[in-house]
Amino acid sequence: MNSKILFVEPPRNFWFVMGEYLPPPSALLILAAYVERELPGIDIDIVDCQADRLDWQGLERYIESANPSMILTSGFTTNAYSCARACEIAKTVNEDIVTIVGGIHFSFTPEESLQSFPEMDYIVRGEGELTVVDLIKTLENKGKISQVQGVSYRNNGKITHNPARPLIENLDTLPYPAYHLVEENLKRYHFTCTWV
Ligand code: B12
Repeated sequence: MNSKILFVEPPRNFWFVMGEYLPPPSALLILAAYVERELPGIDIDIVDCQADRLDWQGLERYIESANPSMILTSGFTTNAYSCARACEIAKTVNEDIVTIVGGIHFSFTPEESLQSFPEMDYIVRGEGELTVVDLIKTLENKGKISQVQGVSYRNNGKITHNPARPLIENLDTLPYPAYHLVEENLKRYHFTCTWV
């Protein structure tokens, strides 16, 4: 595997109702663990802009020095623009960086998102574990993206939605989230419950 993949938790606005908190980027850590297990030897990195206190310029410098071949980021509706900006920055650093997004917002708006955000190459819909491994392998082998279930993308300019991937039957087969990839941030993650 030659790919170097960088999971990106971009700078975000937080939900004030929660009080003072800094959550780990759970979905990315869950996906990273699965990729690490299924594609051993692949170079995996995670940058969490909140915990690392990186602003947009900081993220740009991080991507420059990490020099990934792909970035992967995740979004709720509130964070959709942050994901788009992270992809845009990656393309500014190097237009060959492949950008992959997933999560609840993009799973439900793949058509609109691919129309609005030319900087996004692939949208992974629904559960990401199997799909992202399949997509990385297919990209590496220059295989047929049309065979990768659960992916939306531009096929010669035409937005294409591959059929959905069946759900994972036994979630207990999934590995523990890859907290070891953010080890130095573990003491920073916290929730301070201010309303009780
Ligand atoms: C836990 C949680 C939180 C926690 C997050 C803690 C953390 N460490 O991340 C807290 C309390 C902080 C939170 C806050 C908010 N939340 Co919330 N939250 C949830 C909850 C209950 C679970 C999310 C989760 O972690 N799921 C587990 C992970 C593994 O699943 P996942 O994220 O879907 O990821 C999978 C796939 O989507 C995909 N995937 C995800 N990302 C990516 C990326 C790539 C590259 C790929 C390939 C695949 C992929 O693969 C993953 C594994 O299969 C969901 C409801 C739900 N049941 O999903 C609401 C939910 C996501 N939250 C929601 C909302 C609205 C918010 C807030 C905006 C609250 C508000 N103001 O109204 C804030 C956002 C704060 C912010 N700025 O980020 C909505 C989002 C709706 C929407 N349209 O986007 C949800 C769906 C609840 C709801 N039904 O309304 N939330």
